[in-house]
Amino acid sequence: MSHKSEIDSAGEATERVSSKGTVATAGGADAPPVRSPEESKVETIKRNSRQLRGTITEALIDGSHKFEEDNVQVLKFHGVYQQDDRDLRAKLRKEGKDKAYSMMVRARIPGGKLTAMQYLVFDQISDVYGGGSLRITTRQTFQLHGILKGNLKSTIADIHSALVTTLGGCGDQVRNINTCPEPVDDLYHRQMQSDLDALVDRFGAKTNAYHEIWLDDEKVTPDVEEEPFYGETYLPRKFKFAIAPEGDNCIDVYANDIGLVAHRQGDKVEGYTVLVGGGMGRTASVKETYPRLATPLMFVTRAELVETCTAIVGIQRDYGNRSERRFARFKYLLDAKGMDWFIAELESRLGRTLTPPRDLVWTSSDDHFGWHSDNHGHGYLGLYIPSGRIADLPHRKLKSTLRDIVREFSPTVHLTPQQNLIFSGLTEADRVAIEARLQTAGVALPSELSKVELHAMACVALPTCGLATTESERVLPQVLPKFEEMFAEFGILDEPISIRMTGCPNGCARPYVADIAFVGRSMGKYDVMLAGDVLGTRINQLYRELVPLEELANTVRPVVAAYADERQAGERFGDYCERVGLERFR
Ligand code: SRM
Ligand code: SF4
Repeated sequence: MSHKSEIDSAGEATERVSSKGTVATAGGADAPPVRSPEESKVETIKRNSRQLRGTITEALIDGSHKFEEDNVQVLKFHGVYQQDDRDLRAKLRKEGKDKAYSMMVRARIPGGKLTAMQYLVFDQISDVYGGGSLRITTRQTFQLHGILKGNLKSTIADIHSALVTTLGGCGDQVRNINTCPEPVDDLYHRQMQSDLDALVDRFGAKTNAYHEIWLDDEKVTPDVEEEPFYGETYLPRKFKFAIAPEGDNCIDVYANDIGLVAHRQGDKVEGYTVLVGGGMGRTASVKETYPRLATPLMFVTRAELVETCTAIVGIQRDYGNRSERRFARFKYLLDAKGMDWFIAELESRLGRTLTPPRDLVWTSSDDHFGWHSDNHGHGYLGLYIPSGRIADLPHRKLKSTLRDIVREFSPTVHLTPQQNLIFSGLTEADRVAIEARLQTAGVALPSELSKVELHAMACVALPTCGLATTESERVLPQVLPKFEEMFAEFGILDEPISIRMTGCPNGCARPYVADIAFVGRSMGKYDVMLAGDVLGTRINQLYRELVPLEELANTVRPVVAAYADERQAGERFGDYCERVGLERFR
């Protein structure tokens, strides 16, 4: 197989599918690591990259407007994706020209927390290098799109000047760690923050390559062991962590490789229930791929947290599939080898038996919108940012207004896992002034928006995402009003119903836990999924396949009508779908 044929046009390494086509299914403590004899091309690239150096330094000055494939893979670890403007692809091809390449740069912002100064640096970089728009992601960080290769080094250096890194934004390592962004200043939240910091410290890549390439640091001596935990091939695949406060699932804790739920004892964190093996990604054409909710595994004290997570990630590092990337996520290892095998392996690494998990009860998944204050009039303001896109439009000057607000009021900024934004450290008077500014700029306050909108998310998709099969972020504004209208007609507009859309089945807006999801399958067509729930605790089911964009609302209409008519007291939309089953509507 040639090198080229193993890397698709999106820059995503495709998998060698073994003759069996799937990972091993045998379980048991003596089962061998789930590995085919042949390692995937990306594994070889990682191994040869000299701890993520590749030949990026040389490529930055080679005069070309794009990176070659090995560097494209290594760059992901540095938070950089090579993309091209897909709106221009056909035209350029016709003209016999190369694609319009540019870079997406993703920062790593643990828990989404930024100072006002850091926010302003991102705002400025996006104007100078990133086409004027900033994108809050579903994992509480910023992405910049459209960075030209020649501006990449300055972009990363500028981000670094604000004491933010892009190392770990992407790649086969522990990614940005999410936590509930609600800015509450009490001991419980401070302890959660300190545990998050400890995990970031534990799992952040240690290679000096980042400093050498982007910040012109001295090269380290070659015999220094740079990655004592990851080694030279890092993890088999991306690995995601999230920490939720008990009862509040705004971060979708079940969608993570490791989810942690902080149990409260008085004013402190007593410890965490650890959930394992969540993930949303699937490939429509490969039936053995699937979204999976993380399974509650064990309870740990705060003192045991880092050691336990290290052992769990270590098992994925040592046994995860390194030959078929489609099956390399932790969830497939767990399901292939079985939970009994996994528990035995974990107990043996920890040298103790696992304490059973606590019961988990969820009461909210709201994204902390609106004004919340203490008795002294100090508080925070949660704002709705449509699909996380911070840009100025002719009728809505969102970006410049947020910039002015941050400059003037110096709030702490919290990016949320539902692509929204919170300003904290405000007074009641600030709040009044800020809301007035937003309204003058044409920016709607959460109190003026429907629940449909506040619970909706869409992934980036076209024109930048190389894996998109259709639109998402750009068409969601056409879809939501139809649902608002329909829900109003049936008297359910005030029900919390989550609608999520993605441009392909990879699941970047976590569609598979939504009440209603539209998952892009081909240009203009979506699979409609129903019967998830707004609390993010259930995987939804396929209702209709390949529905055209214009038909999405009408397709769901019979179910909405039946729900309005037949629901039990307090029953939510997804729970109703689950109870009555989708068969009768199909
Ligand atoms: Fe994602 C790949 C965007 C959250 C599952 N994701 C991509 C890429 C990088 C496309 C690529 O590989 O070429 C997308 C870049 C689009 C662009 O132009 O910006 C992309 N993912 C995003 C973001 C920006 C969506 C958004 O609208 O906010 C989110 C960035 C998060 C971050 O800050 O790190 C984003 N991606 C997610 C999530 C949600 C989450 O983590 O909570 C998921 C599902 C959870 C999970 O990981 O299982 C997700 N992205 C994927 C997958 C499928 C992985 C799998 O297990 O199969 C891919 C494709 C891949 O990795 O091969 C992918
Ligand atoms: Fe791209 Fe959206 Fe698919 Fe993620 S879900 S890979 S952002 S189209």
